[in-house]
Amino acid sequence: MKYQFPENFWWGSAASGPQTEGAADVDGRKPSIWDYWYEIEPGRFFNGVGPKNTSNFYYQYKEDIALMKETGHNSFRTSIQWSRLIPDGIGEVNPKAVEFYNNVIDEMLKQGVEPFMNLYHFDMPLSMQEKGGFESREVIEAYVTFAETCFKLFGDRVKYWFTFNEPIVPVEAGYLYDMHYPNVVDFKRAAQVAFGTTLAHAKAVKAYHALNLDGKIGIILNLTPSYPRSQNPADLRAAHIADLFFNRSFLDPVTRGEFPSDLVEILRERDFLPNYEPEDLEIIKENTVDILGVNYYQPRRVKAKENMPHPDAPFMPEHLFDNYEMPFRKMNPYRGWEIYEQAIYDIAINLRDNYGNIPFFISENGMGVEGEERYRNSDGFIEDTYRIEFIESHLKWLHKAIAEGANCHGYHLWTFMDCWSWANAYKNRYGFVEVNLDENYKRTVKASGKWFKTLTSQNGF
Ligand code: BGP
Repeated sequence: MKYQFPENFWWGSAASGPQTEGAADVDGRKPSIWDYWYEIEPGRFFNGVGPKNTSNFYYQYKEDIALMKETGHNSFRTSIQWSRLIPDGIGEVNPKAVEFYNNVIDEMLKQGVEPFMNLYHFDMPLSMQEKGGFESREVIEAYVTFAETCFKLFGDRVKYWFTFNEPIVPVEAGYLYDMHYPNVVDFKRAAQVAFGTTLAHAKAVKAYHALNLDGKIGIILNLTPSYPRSQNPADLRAAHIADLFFNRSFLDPVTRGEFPSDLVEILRERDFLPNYEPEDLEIIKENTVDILGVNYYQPRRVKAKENMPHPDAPFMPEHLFDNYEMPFRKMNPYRGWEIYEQAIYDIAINLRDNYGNIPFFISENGMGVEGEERYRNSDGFIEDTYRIEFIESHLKWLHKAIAEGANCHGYHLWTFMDCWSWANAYKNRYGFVEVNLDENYKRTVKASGKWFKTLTSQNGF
């Protein structure tokens, strides 16, 4: 075997509650912003498919966890839906939700699949959005109470906790680029939401550590390295600025306890600094993470700005750099994302050299493909060799980083089984396991799922 991974490496996949559970208005759950947005603007979702039923995990979790075992998982991440556990955001805990999450956790442990639990995957309860989402102190406190409730209910068995998945996504998609509800386009408000999320995160970390449970807590960040077009100082500066906005805005405060000073300067000059109390900065400083989850899909390529933005256009990070399309880049045409495997190595080395070699794992990586049914073979399963190649080529670079001292503890694919993906709904499929929506959510393991079993049983390839 050429690529052997460290002992006890976490092999598995990731998903989230809102994208897989379905049962949106069952057993006391109340709407999140996704249910509401779909109700008022169904046309914003691919093929008009909303979040109500997603992949039926609420009813099929036993079968699904058995398939995790069958495909060689030793770990799996999902999330607890705030809108299921505390349906009004604040107040009563829903006993049906406690029962469901207990069942899932216990079943995973029974099958030898370590549960990794995330607390927020873009799914703000509607009642909390109405109070201002993470612009509101009340909502920040409600989130911390929700997190603490989860630690107390499930922390005896769940040893790996994550406060947020890709916290920058609701900021940029919901408050800058009109991709998610509430479809606000306002940089100052985006900055306030980013700050509020960071504070909610730090307070949840503090609450977890105060309980002295035997486990670790972290956050999951989507890190997209910024590669400059050239070594021209203007291109280098542009890449540095993109890195500040999209990576270091969260990476620095959660690991080092401080926002990058040059990012603060960019915001101060434009009067975009969020409101905060001096003690907020203390809380962020003192409550850094034990572990980091890294989601990596695509690199960002950047060049110096070519034209002045229109003076009336609302401020965007792209007013300070241009995105750059490298000629002959390798693309995933379905998702429109560049495939650049070396970035996974560059991220790992950056964490090693500039972030104290913090323990991390790849918490999402994967390839979304449209129309996968065309790859079904005569045995009735999808022959997704492109996915196997995608994973292998990323793992080679990850292996190299580990050999050079990067502190990486695992690799989770996005995702276990095909799931609903926000505005893209079921357009691109990412799973080891096919979910057939026309045949009552029938699950069929793809070639990649079978291959993963072999990979994980050998701990390498
Ligand atoms: C990540 C999210 C996941 C999932 C994935 C694929 O950013 O954490 O929730 O959605 O991207 O997304 P898409 O279907 O848009 O390609």
